Amino acid sequence: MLKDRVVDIGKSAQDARFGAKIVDMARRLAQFSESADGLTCTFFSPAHKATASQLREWMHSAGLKAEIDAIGNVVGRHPSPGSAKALIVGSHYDTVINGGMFDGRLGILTALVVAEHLRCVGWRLPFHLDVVAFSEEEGVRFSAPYLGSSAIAGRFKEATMQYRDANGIRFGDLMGDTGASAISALARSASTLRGYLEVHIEQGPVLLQKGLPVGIVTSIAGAVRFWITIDGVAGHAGTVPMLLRHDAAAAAAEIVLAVERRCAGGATLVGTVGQLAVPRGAINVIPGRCELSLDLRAVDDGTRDAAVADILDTIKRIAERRGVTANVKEIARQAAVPCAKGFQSSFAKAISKTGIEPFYLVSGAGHDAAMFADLTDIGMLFVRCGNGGISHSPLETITEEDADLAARVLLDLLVNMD
Ligand code: HGY
Ligand code: MN
Ligand code: MN
Repeated sequence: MLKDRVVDIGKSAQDARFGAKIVDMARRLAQFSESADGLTCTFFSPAHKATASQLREWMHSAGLKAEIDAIGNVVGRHPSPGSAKALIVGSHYDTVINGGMFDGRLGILTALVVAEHLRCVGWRLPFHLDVVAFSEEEGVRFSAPYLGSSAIAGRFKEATMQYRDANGIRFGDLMGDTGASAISALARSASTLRGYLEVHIEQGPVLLQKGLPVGIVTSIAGAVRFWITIDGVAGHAGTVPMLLRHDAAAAAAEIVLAVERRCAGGATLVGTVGQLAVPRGAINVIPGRCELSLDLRAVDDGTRDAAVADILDTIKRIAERRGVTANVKEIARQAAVPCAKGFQSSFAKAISKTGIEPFYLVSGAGHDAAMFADLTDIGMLFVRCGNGGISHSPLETITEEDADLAARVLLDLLVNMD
């Protein structure tokens, strides 16, 4: 009887120690890093490849048929009999520079321990369960986010093949000659998908302040990213009078403050200049060039796009007044996306069974889930972040108890899905 079996699963899940396993594996994955101190794991670095191999090994030992695909995604399947559709449950394993060990990885490892448990108790789902570790979500190495999930979602942009990293290495060269066709062959069609689920750390303080271990994501903010190059006039720091200067860094500084002012008012509107540099700068030279990134996002595209228009106009006016040129290049654009009501209520049911009050919140961070929103139903479960909710930092942390609860909520949701 299905109900009894679900109860069986629930009981066995109590002593499965999901949380301890998840945190332990996250710690072990964090040893694969490009830096001696902290966790940096960017696209196709040796650390990135070692992480992918470790994940494939763990997927094999969990009894999944696991492969690393042409763009570095690690895909493990807990198959269902017949030609069922597939439910993808996953997240990304790349990190920002000096990032945290749970961003992305929590979602992969939660899906992994749940899939392993289903196989151990011999539970077959009415759909294939694909545990997927996406190779590149942050967009650190090539400034293009969601490369792994966009490939599987059939949204990979051919232009990405021409992108170069900070050392001038071309993405296409990394992928090899058959790269583009191998990547486009990864695309899943909507008809083969049952849905997409992602468990992710909240990366903010809301659940911590509410005293809740998990929350249900209602929508994912949409971001627009730009790369801005300011060209002024380099000069001797000692001899050029202030009024005659066309200082690229001073113009950039004014732009940063203008972004901060424009985004101060909007509830979910946020603007960030995360990278700002004077290439080949020197202490006694007026900066002739300054390069900066710009990330603007909001939970609704209208609010965000109004801010984009205002800020681009402000940049133009600052450049004219200062006699510098500003080249603004849009490098990524992702619309805000809603999470499917069906999955939101399924998560709410599973959470309520644990005695926790279902709580709904938006995601200011972008996630791989956004790549699948046009293709199939998406659902996301947030897990409380410790240390004041900090993320994209070595201080990022969760508790084993919260990870355990998230895994049991996911398990309950899966076994009750038709
Ligand atoms: O930038 C983001 O929102 C995500 O962490 N990639
Ligand atoms: Mn991140
Ligand atoms: Mn993430």
